[in-house]
Amino acid sequence: MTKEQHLQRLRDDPLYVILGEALSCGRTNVQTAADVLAAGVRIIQYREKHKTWREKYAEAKEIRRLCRKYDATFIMNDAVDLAVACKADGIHVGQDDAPVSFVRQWAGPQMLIGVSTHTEEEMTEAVRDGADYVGLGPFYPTQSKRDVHAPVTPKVRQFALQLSIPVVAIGGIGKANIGALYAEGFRSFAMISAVVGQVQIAAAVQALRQAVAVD
Ligand code: 3NM
Repeated sequence: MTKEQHLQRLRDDPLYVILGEALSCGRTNVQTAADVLAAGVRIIQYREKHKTWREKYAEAKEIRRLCRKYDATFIMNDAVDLAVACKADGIHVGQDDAPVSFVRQWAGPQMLIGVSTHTEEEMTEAVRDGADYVGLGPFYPTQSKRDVHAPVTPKVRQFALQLSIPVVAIGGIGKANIGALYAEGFRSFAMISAVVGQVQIAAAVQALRQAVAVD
């Protein structure tokens, strides 16, 4: 798939699932990825804070292979070197990680670059620096990330809906609130606990898809 096709998927497919073994009900990241893909999710981010580079590389390569099988989009969190090493489709960086200009140089023109943002200024900067999409959050309180910001204000949400690049909403999103966010205008939702933290992943994914189904 081309970068444009991956970007189009970010606009069309509402579910963006982030892996994290500590939150995965005892499953390994590879098992979770297999379940998530089998459940029909086509955008997966590998986010692992507690493993060595080699452990992450080995897992990411395996998950990347699974993603290829399903024609799914594979995004690496934080580490540009890992993204390049395992030929990820995208790299997602935070405000404290390498700036977009460096990431672009290392990762090349074809890799999707996503940036975590929390304010209007950060979104504006991400667009200016050439990010392909932004993550915006948290929308709701979350237990899945340490040192999380205060939830985004209505003004920031409004600003995000006017952005020229895709906005992926994140933070405390699940089947109880995803429909309201969709109605507000958001089209892409990144989730950890609402998917990988569920025992029945397929049922969780189905419920989320139903909650944003427009008929
Ligand atoms: N980033 P859950 S919130 C990884 O606000 C992450 O930038 C956030 O996990 C941000 O879906 C978050 O379980 C955690 O709430 C999302």
